[in-house]
Amino acid sequence: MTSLLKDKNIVVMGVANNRSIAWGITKSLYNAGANLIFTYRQERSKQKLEKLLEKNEIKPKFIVSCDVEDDESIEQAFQEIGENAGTIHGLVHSVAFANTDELKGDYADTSRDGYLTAQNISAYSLAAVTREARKFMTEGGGIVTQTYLGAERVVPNYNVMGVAKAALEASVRYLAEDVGKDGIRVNAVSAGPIRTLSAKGVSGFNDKMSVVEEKAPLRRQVDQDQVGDATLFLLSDLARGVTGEVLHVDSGFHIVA
Ligand code: NDP
Ligand code: KAL
Repeated sequence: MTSLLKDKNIVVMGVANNRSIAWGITKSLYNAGANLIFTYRQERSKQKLEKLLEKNEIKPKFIVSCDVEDDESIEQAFQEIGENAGTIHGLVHSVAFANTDELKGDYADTSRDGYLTAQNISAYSLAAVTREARKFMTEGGGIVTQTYLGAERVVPNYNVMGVAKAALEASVRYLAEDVGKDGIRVNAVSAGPIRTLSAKGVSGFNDKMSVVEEKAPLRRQVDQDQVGDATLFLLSDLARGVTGEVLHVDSGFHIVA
């Protein structure tokens, strides 16, 4: 337990189940004293989240529905969060989506619709939620999103999601400039492969996991708790000089040729 985020109101988007990266983040933030507000899309995710919170004796400040494909849903969610919490000090964006049939084969075969869906949910959404959250971040604070190496390099099968993550990482920099004047920092964690609901069933995932164990300087896989602690650091005052940054939490995999 630390008090790095004592009395801070932090919004967490993207818990689907106990394997979610956002759940690892939740545990780190809770142990640092944060008051937590959650958003979900699917009713099933809400139910899983409620059970997890109960089991771990975490009392949420607020849980609200938010579909990041829908501007009205985002506006309404943050309006309710603002009314309920007053000030927001932090936001965790842990949301991405692409159609499974676009996550294999040639990137050149990506459909226009598939491209727009991936960009819409996985990249544009960060700008949209930053815009709404900012209204209530009157004391400054931090925003952290989740990205992957496929934004920087060609990773087979990641395809349209790699292009969306490249847009997400560029958005981190542009948004950092926008909101820096309000004392708000925007950063990303670039995690190594972690077995989650999203990762399940997409081809090539297992190979990516094993190559980290073989080749990464630390010779071990990454887990949700490591991403949670790095996200905690970026949200906390320890990172008060850090913005527009992409922090790799990948056992050092990205430095190896
Ligand atoms: P999860 O499947 O656990 O989480 C994905 C989340 O995205 C779900 O909670 C889902 O909500 C949410 N989501 C999808 N579409 C929408 C939408 N339109 N509106 C609101 N929420 C939506 O997977 P992860 O924890 O793996 O993914 C979290 C983040 O981490 C993603 O950005 C992913 O790209 C990134 N990442 C993951 C890595 C990995 O190896 N797992 C590696 C590097 C980055 P719901 O189920 O309710 O629809
Ligand atoms: C090279 C890697 C192997 C996998 C390739 C692509 C992974 C893309 C991630 C993307 C978020 C997956 C999906 O959108 C899955 C979706 O089409 C189907 N799943 C769902 O709808 C479930 C039920 C919900 C909860 O999922 C979502 N997202 O809403 C990349 C690996 C090594 C690293 C990963 C997995 C990176 C990443 O970004 O997740």
